[in-house]
Amino acid sequence: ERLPELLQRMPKAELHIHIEGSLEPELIFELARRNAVSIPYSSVEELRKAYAFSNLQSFLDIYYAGASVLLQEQDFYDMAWAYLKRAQADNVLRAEIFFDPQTHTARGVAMETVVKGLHRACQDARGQLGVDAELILCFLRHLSEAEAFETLEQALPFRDKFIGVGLDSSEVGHPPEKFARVFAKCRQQGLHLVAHAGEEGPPAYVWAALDVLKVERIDHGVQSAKDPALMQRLAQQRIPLTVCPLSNLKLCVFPKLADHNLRQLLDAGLCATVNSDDPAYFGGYMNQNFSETFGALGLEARHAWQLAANSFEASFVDAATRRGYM
Ligand code: ES4
Ligand code: ZN
Repeated sequence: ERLPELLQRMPKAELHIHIEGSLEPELIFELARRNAVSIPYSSVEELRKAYAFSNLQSFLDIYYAGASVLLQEQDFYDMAWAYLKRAQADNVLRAEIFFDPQTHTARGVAMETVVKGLHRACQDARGQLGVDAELILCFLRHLSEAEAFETLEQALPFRDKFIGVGLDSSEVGHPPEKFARVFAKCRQQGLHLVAHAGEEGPPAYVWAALDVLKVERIDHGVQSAKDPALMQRLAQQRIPLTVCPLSNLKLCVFPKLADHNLRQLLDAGLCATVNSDDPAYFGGYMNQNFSETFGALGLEARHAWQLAANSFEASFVDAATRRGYM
């Protein structure tokens, strides 16, 4: 069997996907028309041309603008359903999906509208697509601790519709410590905990995510390679890193895909996984991330099996279900 076929057909879990980052330009325009929202681009082509980023912030500005067309529960459903169909095509059996409620509540959209639309798509995916999908609520780290607490209060009536919380948006200048008390409260609620750390930020942010927020996984974490003691900790405790190679390329975290450190992370014994992050903006869903990264780094079939096994090991599925997937 050739490597491309193996990468396509192997069952996998996706653990790092922002649902707002799956909004394709075509759907942005359709929703803009449906909701009579004006956007500062005149065509799908013009919008796509704006997808040239120099760092995380240059991307986030366009990403939040794109999300402004989402208003009704059905809009959130349609966005998530489109992603879940793409995930199925890439043999994703399990998806743990980030959403950013503050991007929507700040525009007057109710938490209930966001959560119910996304959750209904996840439920339909289980029955109609065979994709097991769950939601993870992310706090925007460029906003305040008080705003994160307020968001958590708004979400707790829907506690049964998400399995965990995360931390995303502008990393540098917003260290994990800022959200220590919010995460402590989420922990008391029995929520799973993850955080973006070491995407652009230093290894110290990864240490703080582990020791202060007490997260179970690190999203990105690629800057950990700069700190040998941290690498040893991640390997020994099998703390997963949800790595997003095409995202790192598009946001200039690595100058070329061939310079990506995924092979180094795997060789060091870390539980690294491959994920798409914001596939509509970064040029590819799961299989694109796998195939381009394997090509650039010269990875082989044994790496494919390792990454697939890591993705289920790192997922929050219960042990019995996990055995079924692997
Ligand atoms: C994100 Cl690539 C990335 N990093 C941090 N926050 C994000 N939100 C959506 N995509
Ligand atoms: Zn991300």
